[in-house]
Amino acid sequence: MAEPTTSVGATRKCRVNVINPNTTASMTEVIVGAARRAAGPGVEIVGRTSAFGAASIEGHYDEALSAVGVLKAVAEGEAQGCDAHVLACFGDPGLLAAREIATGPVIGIAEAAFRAASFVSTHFSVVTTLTRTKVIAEHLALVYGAERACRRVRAVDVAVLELDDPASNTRGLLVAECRRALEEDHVGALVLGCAGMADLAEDLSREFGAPVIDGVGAAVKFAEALVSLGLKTSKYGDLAHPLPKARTPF
Ligand code: 2AL
Repeated sequence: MAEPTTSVGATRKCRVNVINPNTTASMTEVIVGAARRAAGPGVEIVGRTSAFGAASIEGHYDEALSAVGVLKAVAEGEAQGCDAHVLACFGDPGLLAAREIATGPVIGIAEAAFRAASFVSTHFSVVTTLTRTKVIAEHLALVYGAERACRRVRAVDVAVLELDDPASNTRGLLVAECRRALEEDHVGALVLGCAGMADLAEDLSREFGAPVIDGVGAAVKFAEALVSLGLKTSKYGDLAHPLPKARTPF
């Protein structure tokens, strides 16, 4: 059987399982759009909406629930022959557990965005959705060793599922908060703190003439790069496959 292709004449080099950890299919469309715009020739994007958890992830409880759905979605991607996985929620829910069950690289969009921002600027600020979710990004900055580079986490106080509602004025609020970040935080780059903002990054980068980073695109590019380098998730140490034992099935 011929290899699946993503564009005429381009043999598939890599298949990336792009998971929306919340259960809202319309948000998966935004995520997959951003993933496909970022993907290079021969990179096939398989979009997947979590079948378990919360409609939007806006706190620790939602995150804990969504981790189970993420693991199921990673297992499905593995069974489908995906070479890498992207967790497209800014809390990177279930990331380390997902790495235990995956063969290829698993990239969370928060980690990808922090690393990308660090390549193009010395300091960055994050602009996320609700004030109550700021602590999640602040905690991840610590976990990923980005606490010095990440100057501040800001919020526009728009709920995840209202981001695409014109009545929320998401773009206007993001422009205002990004401007405040550039002026007050003395940063060179901005990171958008929600997968549902992925389609706004290019436009905001143009608006400010400064890098505005969407973690979905960054994660797809890192996944692509790692696969092309032949790098897989290490099975030595803590990311080895889970020990065999009785477990409640998903
Ligand atoms: C997110 C995200 O990326 N997806 C979701 O449901 N919640 N993050 C956030 N800060 O609200």
